[in-house]
Amino acid sequence: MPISVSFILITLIAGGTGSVKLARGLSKVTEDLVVVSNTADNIWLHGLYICPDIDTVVYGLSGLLDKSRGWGVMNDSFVFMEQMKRLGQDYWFKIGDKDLALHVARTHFLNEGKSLSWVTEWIRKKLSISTVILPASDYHFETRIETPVGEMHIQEYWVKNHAELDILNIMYEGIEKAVPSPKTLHAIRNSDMIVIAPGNPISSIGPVTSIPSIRMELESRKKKVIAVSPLIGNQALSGPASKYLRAMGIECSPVGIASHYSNIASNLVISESDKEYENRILNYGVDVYKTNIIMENEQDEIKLSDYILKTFNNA
Ligand code: FO1
Repeated sequence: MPISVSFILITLIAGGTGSVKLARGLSKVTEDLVVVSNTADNIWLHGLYICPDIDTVVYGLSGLLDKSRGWGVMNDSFVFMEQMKRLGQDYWFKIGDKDLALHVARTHFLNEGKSLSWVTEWIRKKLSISTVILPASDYHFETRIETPVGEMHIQEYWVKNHAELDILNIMYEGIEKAVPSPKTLHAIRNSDMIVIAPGNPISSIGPVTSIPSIRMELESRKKKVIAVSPLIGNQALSGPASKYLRAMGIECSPVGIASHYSNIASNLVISESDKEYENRILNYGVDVYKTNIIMENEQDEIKLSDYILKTFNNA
């Protein structure tokens, strides 16, 4: 049985597919959850502003997510995409017909001058999601990957080129202008716990924690910050984390995760099968907690969330 500790305010720093399971679990064990979502994989396509990580959280928390893909709406159709293909338009990024409605509505409001935070709140209310979802920033900045054949947006690297090209560098272009919304900073400043989801440290979490004012806030509150490892041994729980970590010269193991987060997190939750890394993680001044971090179903999501609440409440 999950415990309910509604007086504890938790901020979850999240990306997309790798993070949504913990967002879902935490939303079931506490009412006071704020999810700060990565925005650096946002992309303009077909005149529409698409926010994949925000939308994965939105669909995950509203029960609409296609869980097998980890993105988009379940039981969606792709008639729009087929027609775009017929018209000779780009069709490498598969926008489902139901998903399309969200991008059209969002872009309409942005064109009217509304902020991304405003639109995200509007979506949340329309889809009856109780958890607050905040974009890391209302200002566009993007993760770009430098490869031997040129530099490209992360979606072009991951989806169009299937992450096959070598990586020379990964940059967050425009991050210096990426001011977080006041609500985001307020949530981090006032949370009893700040949880870093087991998302990709470079492409999902890194853009959020590299925003200068967010980073400063996390550094000053790092005792309250709990990161959940996105790796078991040297294997990523999902997506291309190992490739991105190696490209950035970070050891692909829970020790690499600890070293990468050591300035902003004093606590790391790792798999119980990763005991061997414990002493090396402690050397970075990061406390280690071991449990099952694989979330294959709703019960796993709630169990890990409960574990985090019980372990770090009063810490
Ligand atoms: N991921 C894919 O691998 N292929 C797609 O065609 C694709 C389309 C897509 C459409 C909307 C959306 O919200 C997400 C989508 N994703 C797709 C997922 C997305 O590329 C990544 O999961 C995240 O950007 C990772 O941060």
